[in-house]
Amino acid sequence: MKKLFIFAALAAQAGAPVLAGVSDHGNGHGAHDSHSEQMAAGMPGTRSKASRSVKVIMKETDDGEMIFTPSAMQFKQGETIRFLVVNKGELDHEFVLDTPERNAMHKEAMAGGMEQHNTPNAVTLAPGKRGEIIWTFSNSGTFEFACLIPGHYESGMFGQVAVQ
Ligand SMILES: [Cu+2]
Repeated sequence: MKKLFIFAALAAQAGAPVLAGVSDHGNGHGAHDSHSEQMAAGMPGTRSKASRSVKVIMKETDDGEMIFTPSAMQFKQGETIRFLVVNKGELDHEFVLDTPERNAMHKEAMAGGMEQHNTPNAVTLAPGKRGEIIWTFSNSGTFEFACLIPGHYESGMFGQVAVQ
């Protein structure tokens, strides 16, 4: 509860919509109330409505960087995407989809000791694991995917999502 509260408080500070009721179904399963989970970057989607899948690889490189492949994405407003996220690295990584502003706040919270969260816009994976996020890009704008584990963003783990 504590980490959810901190995240919600940070979101409220920025004037962004708070993920009301996220603790009721934070594991990503079960029915979603799309109204309560609407975020600037969009909202959780339904798999049957996904128009395509995008595979996302997370890993460290030999020269000390940490990367996402692809490094940027482009979608059309209204599209539902099934992200298949694979951790091919040797460290834990996460894929968080949000606005750059909210990711920056969330990164600070994690640097201050907040643990990885479990919300519909994020998936945290141990080495060798895979996961998925179904997301509907209901708003146009420039968003961001990032790994907010301390030090990872600075090592290159972020990319732009343009929704037109
Ligand atoms: Cu990472």
